[in-house]
This record gives sequence, structure tokens and C-alpha cells, in this order.
Amino acid sequence: GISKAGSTGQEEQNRTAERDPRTAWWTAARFGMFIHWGLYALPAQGEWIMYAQKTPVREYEKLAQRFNPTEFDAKAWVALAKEAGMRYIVITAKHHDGFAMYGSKADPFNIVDATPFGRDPLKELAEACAEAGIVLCFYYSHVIDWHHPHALHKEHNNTWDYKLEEKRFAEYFEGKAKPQLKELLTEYGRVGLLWFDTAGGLSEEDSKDIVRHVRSLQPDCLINSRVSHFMGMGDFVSKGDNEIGMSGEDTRPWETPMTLNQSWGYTTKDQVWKTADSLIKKLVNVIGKGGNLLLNVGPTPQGTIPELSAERLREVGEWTGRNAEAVYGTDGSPFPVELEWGALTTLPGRVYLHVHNDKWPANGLRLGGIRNRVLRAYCLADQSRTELEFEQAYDEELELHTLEIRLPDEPADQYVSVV
Ligand code: FHN
Repeated sequence: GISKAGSTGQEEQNRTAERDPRTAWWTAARFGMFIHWGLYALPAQGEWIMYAQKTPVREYEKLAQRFNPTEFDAKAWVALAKEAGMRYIVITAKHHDGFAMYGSKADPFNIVDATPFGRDPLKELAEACAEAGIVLCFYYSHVIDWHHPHALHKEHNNTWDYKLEEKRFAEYFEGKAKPQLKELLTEYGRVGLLWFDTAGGLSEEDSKDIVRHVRSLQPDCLINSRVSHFMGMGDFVSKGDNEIGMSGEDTRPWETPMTLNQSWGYTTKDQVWKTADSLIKKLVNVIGKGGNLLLNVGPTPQGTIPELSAERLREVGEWTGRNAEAVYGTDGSPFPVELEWGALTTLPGRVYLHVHNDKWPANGLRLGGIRNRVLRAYCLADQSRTELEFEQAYDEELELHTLEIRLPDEPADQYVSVV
């Protein structure tokens, strides 16, 4: 370890100290599970099926009569998230189809009242999460709602059942969206964050109103930036779907929402899967830039997480398990450049160099711009903590060290985290 990390070590430490205490749990968590689950799992073509096929509301409602996910086991989902190394779950309480995946008194179009299943999976998840120490969070589509006659979005409206000119947004906003948010924020214990989506057309006034509404009910509940198209709203930035971006792009904490295949909701059509290897690479890339990864699963109509997703998550979990110290609670790299061999995270007094096995530097690993003297280096996954040889040169003019570490001949892990 070294006593302070990187050329901007001091700034980095200041940043940590100044971190907003409200978002601190979330930035420390680094890795979360996104769950897109709803009636759309039945037709198994993703969560936009109603819009794509212009399914009339009365027709779409019939899916509810067949929705009976008897294999749903909240504990099993939470256990999988935990095994993957995820520390929070964000589940669709209501997606664009307007169907509430919990018992809502504000609208009978919900899983408890409209399906033979009759159970409230969000209640069950809340209990399982509390038991396992996972933070439960809700996705809520606050502007798009294809079921409600008065929901009004800039582009994506149900125009096959309802006339645009007859829409009175306030009837939806005050009559469904806000009451449902109140239910979610008062009946499920602590809600870590609310994940809003696709705010197109929401006025600045209504955006502020919804933020105030959430704050008045659970002041510590975080809100993502997609709550509004007006700049700077929300506690953290949700980047574009599957978008990682450049380091230093955002002044607020940020995340990348990511799919495992190319869809969010369950589908049998899309079978283009990211490998566990590439998922770990993306996770390391994100945390090296100081962000969070929110990785999605789309459960089946039976209530299970597809095995192809589960096996990938378990594999990622083996890596996060071995390298936990270099993941959770860390800061991203203080260097605003891409490193050819991988990525870098820091904790006070420590630098973690995540060296990808594809890019294993045969002649040793070089890292410049270090302010402090390095005392020792080892591979994190090496339980015996065998010290690696290294050389350190000091540049008097720049007052910085350059480090050259001799790595073992063969990488022992997909990413070897050198401490
Ligand atoms: O339209 C949605 C989509 O269905 C999905 O929920 C993603 C997740 O980030 N968000 C929207 C598109 O950005």
C-alpha cells in the first residue's frame, strides 16, 4: 500500500470527505440488480410489446388473468443478487404498460387485484431484502403509462385507445402517479431510490413537484436524473442505456444501466448475450471511472430469473467475491485517461490496479504520477499475499513517483487486482 494515491490524491480525499452523505451508501455499493418484470413477460417479446403492437387496453388487461408466477421466490432472487456481489435491487413497480406489480389501492390494474397470483411480490422482496441486507429500490414510469387515459408523454402515448386532445395530464399525475408513489414510499419500508424513466414532456413545475413529493415522504430516498429533462435534477445521473462514457464526464455520482442480452423485459427472441468475461470487464471499466453498474435481468412469467442470466451473474459474483476490497467503497481513478491494461480504483492509502488477462504486460506494469512512496504490492486474489517486486523512480521536478511492478508470469484471475 501507499499512503496517498495518485497525482490528485489530495483532491480525491477531499472529494470523498465532501461526498453527499445521502448518496454515500449508493456510491459505495457500486453494483446493483435491475429487474424488469411485468405482464409483458407472458408474450415474451420485451416490455414495449403493448406499444409495438398497439394492443388495446381491454386486450392487454387479459394478460393479467393469465399471469400466475407461482415459482416466484423473493429469497432466491435476493440470494442471486447477493451471490453476484450486487448490493441493491431496482425493480419495476410500474413500467410503461401501467400495470402495478404490487397491491395498489390507487388503481385496480395491479398484480394483487387483477391476477390469479394475488400476491404482492414487492412486499415479499422488501422482506427478503431487509433480511439479506440488500437495499430495495423501485423503478416507476412516471410519465409514460399506456393504460391510463390521461397519461401524456412527448412521443410515446397510447393513441389507439385514447385521443391526444382529450388528455388531461393532471388527472393521471394527481390521480395515479403521485398516489402510487405515495404507496410505494409508505408501505414497503425504506426505499433506497426511485428510478424514474423517460420524462419527455414533463414540465419543470411537475418535475419539481414529483421531487418534493418523494422528499416529503422519504427524505433519504435517492432520485435518478431521468426524473426530468430539466438539467441538474436528481441525486445521481443515469447515463444512457448501456453507455459507460468517459471519466470525469459527470460532476454528480453516476451509473450505467445495462442489459445482459439486448432487452430489458423477458424475451425468447433475443439470444445475444454478453459473456461473463465481458460483463466483468464492463464492471471494472465503470468502477474505474467512479460509477455504478445497474445490471438487468428480465424474469419469466413463471417468476424465475432465466438460467442464462443467473449463470452469468454467478460467474461475475466469483470475481466480485475475490476482489471485493477493490470494488466496494472505492473511488475511481484520479487519472482522466484510459489505461491500456485495465482500470484503477482507490481507497485511502491503496491503489488497486485491475489488470486484464488479455492485456497482461509481460515486461511489468508501469504506472506514473504517484505522489507517495509505495511500500508494498501484491495480488489481491493471492491469499498468501506474496509481495511482488517493484521499482520506484522519483522525479524531483514533478515530485512524482513512477512505479514498475514485476507481475507473475501468468495471470491468476481474469482481472488481477494488484494492491
Ligand atoms: O423505455 C425504457 C425501457 O423499456 C427500459 O425501461 C429502459 C431502462 O433504462 N429505459 C427506457 C428507455 O430508456
